[in-house]
Amino acid sequence: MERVAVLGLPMDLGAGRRGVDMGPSALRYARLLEELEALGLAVEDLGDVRVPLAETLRKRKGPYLEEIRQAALELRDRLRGLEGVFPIVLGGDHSLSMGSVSGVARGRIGVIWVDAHADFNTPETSPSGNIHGMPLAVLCGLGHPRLTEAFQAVDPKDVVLIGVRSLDPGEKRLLKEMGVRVYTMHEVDRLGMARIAEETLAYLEGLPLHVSLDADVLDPALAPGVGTPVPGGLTYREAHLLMEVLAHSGRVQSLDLVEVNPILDEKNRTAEMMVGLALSLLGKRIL
Ligand code: 4U7
Ligand code: MN
Ligand code: MN
Ligand code: MN
Repeated sequence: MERVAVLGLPMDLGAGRRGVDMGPSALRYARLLEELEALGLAVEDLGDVRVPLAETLRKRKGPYLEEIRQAALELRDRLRGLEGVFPIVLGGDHSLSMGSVSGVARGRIGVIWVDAHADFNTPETSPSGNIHGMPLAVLCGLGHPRLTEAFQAVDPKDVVLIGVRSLDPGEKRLLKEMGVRVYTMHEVDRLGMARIAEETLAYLEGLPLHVSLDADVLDPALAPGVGTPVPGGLTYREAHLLMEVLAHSGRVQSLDLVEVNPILDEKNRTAEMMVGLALSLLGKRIL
């Protein structure tokens, strides 16, 4: 029986809007653990990584950089201590993925970043200064040295972005320079998700895979509970099909579910969508 470990990181320090710190609760409340068990998996909830409440901090230069670094380091080290389990990390804002990817990487790893955004900004290119717009760049070695020294863990050529439809000018340039493979919504429309999923698996051939799933990749009509909604996102079936094809490969070894904002949600729909996608990635079949 495959073992799954669930670990929450209730942090919103990297986002511009409050509320994603409640994401882990919303995902648990949407029956993530019970439904994984119903699939026949052995599931353990490891609880939450401790993270300071925004209210207890005084804002200083480099928006909460040290607090985010510390929380992501704790996540990284917790994950490094796990073996023989499939970790699911519950966010929390996307800056936690600096810790999750660097925590699960044992050598070379392929990262599939499923997001409306590329999260490839640096302090120089970011229009907002928000750290949740930077984690993928940090993982690839670009950005604030306090972050890259701790979290650089992937070769940009081992990264595939899917569902992108909002890029800042500087990050566009960086993505091209670094040779990151990007399937924007334009390619989703033209090629279809089945082909994109197959191409992604072929491109990352031979590598263990990590999936980082940002709720805002979904169309806001399906997933209103996000801080940075962008129109024209993935449909229900496009998102599930991607998870189903990746599941079929048997190569995915870890998952982030991030950026669910219960304050902005409608009756926990967004968390429920994310739980459904996690189930598809962990092998739930229609027939
Ligand atoms: B998320 C943004 F400017 N690019 O850097 C930025 F549009 O983790 C948004 O994908 C980042 O939700 C969104 O602030 C970060 C902005
Ligand atoms: Mn993101
Ligand atoms: Mn996003
Ligand atoms: Mn967001």
